[in-house]
Amino acid sequence: MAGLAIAPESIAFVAGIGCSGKIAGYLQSYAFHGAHGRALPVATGVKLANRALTVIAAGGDGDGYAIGAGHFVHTVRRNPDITYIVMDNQTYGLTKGNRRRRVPAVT
Ligand SMILES: Cc1ncc(C[n+]2csc(CCOP(=O)(O)OP(=O)(O)O)c2C)c(N)n1
Repeated sequence: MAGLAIAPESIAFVAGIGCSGKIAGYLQSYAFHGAHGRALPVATGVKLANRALTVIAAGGDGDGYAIGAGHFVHTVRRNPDITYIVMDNQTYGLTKGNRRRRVPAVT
């Protein structure tokens, strides 16, 4: 954004749930950390409400292509002027999974 000279106050960044969704908290722009798989409908709404904003949605592949798959295809069909970043970290994360870890027995 700095390289493109887009001011932080003209950016609305919408993220889904997951490790990659936390990116919204690391930015200095407006940001919204919404529900799992729902970044795109929120981003579409933000853009409709204020077309002057640069609207960016981001999330994991699970957020976008699994639980959010329905919203993904409908957003493609509507083709709003937003940018969508999908980060594939090779895991369906934040499911708190290390199933091999044993809980120590209480004696
Ligand atoms: C409605 C709902 N269902 C399930 C979850 C649990 N959940 C949190 S993150 C996540 C998967 C995220 O995977 P991905 O989008 O690939 O993101 P990553 O964490 O790998 O970056 C799931 C299933 C949730 N938060 N909300």
